[in-house]
Amino acid sequence: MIEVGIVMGSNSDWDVMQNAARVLKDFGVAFETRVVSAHRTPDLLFDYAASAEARGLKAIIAGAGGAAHLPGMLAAKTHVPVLGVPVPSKYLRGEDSLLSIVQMPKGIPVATFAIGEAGAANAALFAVAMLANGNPALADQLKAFRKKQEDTVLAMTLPEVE
Ligand code: RP5
Repeated sequence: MIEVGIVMGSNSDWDVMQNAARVLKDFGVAFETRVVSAHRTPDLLFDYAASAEARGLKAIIAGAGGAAHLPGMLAAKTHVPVLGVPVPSKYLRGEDSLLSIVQMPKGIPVATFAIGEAGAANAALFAVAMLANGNPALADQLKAFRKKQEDTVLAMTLPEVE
């Protein structure tokens, strides 16, 4: 059963959003990927959000660039948690996307992540952490992932000064 939806405003967002898909795949979490544009396919957006709970989605990771209203509009139509990823934009480098997503008025929350690849990967890790509540096997995978990262940093060395 698909547990996480990854949606984005355009296929041009895929370079960034594939980082979320990669994390979920590595953790063995079932997910789907869809292009859903808030302003170009508003009816699809409404249908996707309205049916999310009934379809069993536990989280929706939504990435968009520019006037990035996709995550906020999805959140308006479902109480399935929406994790927003600001995609870098052509002229404002994603600062517009970030502010559009993060500045939700009180009452309809969107969890907002960093601009770009790190945000996409972290949104997926956050979804894994949500799903790991009540799933001990997934929690163990998350702990192992953290341990591996820790070991990598502990093994880092720095060059001697000449
Ligand atoms: C947004 O407009 C998309 O999320 C994308 O980041 C941006 C540009 O879309 P395209 O013109 O590349 O389709 O809706």
